[in-house]
Amino acid sequence: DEEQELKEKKEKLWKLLCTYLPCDVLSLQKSIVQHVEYTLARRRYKRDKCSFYQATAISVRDRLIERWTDTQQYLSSKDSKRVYYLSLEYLLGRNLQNAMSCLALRNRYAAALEELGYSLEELTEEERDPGLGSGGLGRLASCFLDSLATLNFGAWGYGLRYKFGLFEQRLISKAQAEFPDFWLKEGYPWEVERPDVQYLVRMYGEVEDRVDPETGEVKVAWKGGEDVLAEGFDIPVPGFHTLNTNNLRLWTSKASCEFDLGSFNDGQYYAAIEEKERSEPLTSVLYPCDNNAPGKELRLRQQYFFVSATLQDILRRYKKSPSHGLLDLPNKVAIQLNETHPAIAIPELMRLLLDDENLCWQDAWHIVHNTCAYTNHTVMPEALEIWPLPLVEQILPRHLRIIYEINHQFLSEVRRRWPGDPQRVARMSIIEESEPKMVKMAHLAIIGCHKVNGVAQVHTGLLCKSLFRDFYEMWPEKFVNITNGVNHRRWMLQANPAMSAVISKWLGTHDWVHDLGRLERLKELSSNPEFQRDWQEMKRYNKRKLAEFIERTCDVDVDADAMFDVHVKRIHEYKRQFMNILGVAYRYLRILSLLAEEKFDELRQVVPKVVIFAGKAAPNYSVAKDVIKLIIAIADTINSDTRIGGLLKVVFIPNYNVSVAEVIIPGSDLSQHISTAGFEASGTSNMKFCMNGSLLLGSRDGANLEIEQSVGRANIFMFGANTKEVRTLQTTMQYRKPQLDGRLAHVTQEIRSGRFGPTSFDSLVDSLLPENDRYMVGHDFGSYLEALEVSDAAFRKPEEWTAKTIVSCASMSRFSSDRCIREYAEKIWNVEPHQFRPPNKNTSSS
Ligand code: IMP
Ligand code: B1N
Repeated sequence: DEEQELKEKKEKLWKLLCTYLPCDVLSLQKSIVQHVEYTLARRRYKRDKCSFYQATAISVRDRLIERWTDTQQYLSSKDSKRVYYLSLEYLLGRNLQNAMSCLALRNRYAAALEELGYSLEELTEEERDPGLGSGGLGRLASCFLDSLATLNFGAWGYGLRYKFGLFEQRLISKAQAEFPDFWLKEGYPWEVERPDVQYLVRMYGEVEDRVDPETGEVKVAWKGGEDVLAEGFDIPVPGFHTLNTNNLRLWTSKASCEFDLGSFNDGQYYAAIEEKERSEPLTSVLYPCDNNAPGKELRLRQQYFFVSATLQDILRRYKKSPSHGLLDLPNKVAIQLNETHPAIAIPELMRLLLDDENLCWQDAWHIVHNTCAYTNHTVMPEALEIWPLPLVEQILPRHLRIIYEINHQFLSEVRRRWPGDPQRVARMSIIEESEPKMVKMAHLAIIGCHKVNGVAQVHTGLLCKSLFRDFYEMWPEKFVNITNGVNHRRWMLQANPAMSAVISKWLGTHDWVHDLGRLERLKELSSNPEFQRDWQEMKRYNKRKLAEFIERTCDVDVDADAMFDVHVKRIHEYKRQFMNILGVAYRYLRILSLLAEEKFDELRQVVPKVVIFAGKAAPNYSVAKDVIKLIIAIADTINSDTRIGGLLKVVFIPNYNVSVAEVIIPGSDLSQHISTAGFEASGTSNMKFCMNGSLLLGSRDGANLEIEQSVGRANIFMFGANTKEVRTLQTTMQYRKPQLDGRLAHVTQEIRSGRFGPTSFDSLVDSLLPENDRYMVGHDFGSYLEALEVSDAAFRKPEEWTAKTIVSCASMSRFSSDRCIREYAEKIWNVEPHQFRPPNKNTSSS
């Protein structure tokens, strides 16, 4: 009939119009130029890099969006279980090259741009890093998104779209200065605003018990308070050489528009609008503390805002499918909590199921418990999130009630298992009975989740043996280890094209890009002189690029033949940049004394070195900022001392971020990961350095220990106390007061005496006294210097060194985030990959 005919006609037209975009060079050029002219409204003959970068990015994004939509449709049709990764932080890094490589269009875009008068490399530099994270935790989340997409898991990331990312660091007057990072200044071409995806999030107000007059049941109502509107922005997350394209949805806060109609009638129209507009911009700023809990009210509100919008979105999507009953949620949805930052998800999901969906407590608890899992990333006491109970009560009165009930039921269980053990009950309670009372988010997360994982073997061991020991005794099967991994496609293929070319040339294939295990075959070539020559040339090329970068950013001229010894990460006492710079000062003083005593034979043995530091200190972390000052003071003294010639240079590269890391890591010979044992949960740059042919100088901490197992003891320089020894030392040092290492005493004397500028750095130096030395710098200093000597000796034998770097690179397959994600899928999420095949669409290339 007529209606049917019309329908068929419409469908035909729809099919005809819905073609995959053409990807030949001319079509890519057309699309770029059209975006310059129509999307950006710039004139075609106005040739500027910024608009060409943006137009290129949008052209790539178009091609991602079509796959993205099809992937989502496919996953819905398969009704496959979805993974949701909840993280307050992502450090995405630049996207242009990554997206092009994923689409397998990098060469074609490069050719297309070349003819238009731009190189892909120069346009790449136009992209600003979205700094929506503070360090390893956020970057890990980004590596996970990449691997999830590449391995064909239907997985979405959720996060916050901070208006200001991690601050920009500049060095002014020999110290760190912070500047706001307004990363959206030129717009962000990779995101799609979703005005159709909005949720209201309530805070404050009060709870009221209401008795249902019919059933007599008591229901809790949450009334009053303020609503904030959450709006979604989507960033497509492509997989590498697969059509599967996932999504990262970031929330931004907006004033809710449902304002009080009463005010209109009072003639208060403008006042009402002003009031709404003043409502605090919740998602303005990222708290920049790595391994630290800011404890600020705004932070708790951000966390809740994030969690509430995310869970509403997940439930809405889940309920779209008519066959989905809520009790089935754990079979269709896995929610991973990245640290406790989103742990308020536990009571929020309970609230949604109890109050909005009218489920009973047992059913709701069953769902929450089997859907959520928690990853712990730190055992640092100052990073454990505990919130003052009165604050939680004020902002989230309904949630506090739910937390009480969770705690009540849990503690009854503890009492049943361990009758007559009130201390255990007190230790395990979610509520700490202090003044004021505090809510322990880690306890809430452990109790509310079916799995808890640490991020390296030694770290998980510490969780089970000390930090969460009581919980481990209660539920040993709940705890699992999943050692971190990194996305080797970004950190090798993209960051180090020179090395990738050498590897592929010698293996005769690119297959290692899909499976890092294939690199093992390089080991038997590690002593082949021709391979070694290629490898050394590649390293030298990367070092020259890094040297140029140092010249540009630090105005220091360095020799690419010297050993590049690198220490780049957030500045933190436990990461011991302080110990490193003390070692540098020692090396400098030693060179000077060799010169003074005219010991030329020994001087010839000194390995010329460039010591490279980079990293941000939290703006309110004065010790960390002092460490930066000390590094700069010592660097200035050494770099301007003409006596030592090219034997030693020290630089501090400002504003460390993902794209700076992509320059530094490939250009490094030695990298330092020297945290006090027991403090660095895993570390992930250690893996990246090894993958890039740099040897580790590491403490017995985090993933260093597992890297040692993989690369072999001969190919890594380990030193210092292990976790057990640190624990014993912490208790004995107070009264044993060991003597300071003579070399350390000498260095500190020189610092105090003003050898490195007018500042005496008293408080830093005092922190070395045994009673203050929480991070064992004094204890480890001697073995640290010995490890440095061993690495110097190794560097003096270029063939052996090269072989070590090849073997260490070839041994890294375990540290790919692909392996890591497969473990999460199997041990925690119970999900299978679903490779989506292209639907029946035209792929015309006209
Ligand atoms: P939502 O947040 O679940 O609404 O999904 C976000 C986007 O994914 C949508 O705008 C669609 O492009 C796509 N999508 C999600 N679910 C479906 C579906 O069931 N069919 C088709 N597309 C979907
Ligand atoms: O997470 C990384 C690990 O590799 C690092 O060892 C670990 O230090 C890092 C509060 C954190 N743990 N905790 C944080 C970040 C921000 C914040 O506000 C804590 N970051 C880590 C990935 O597992």
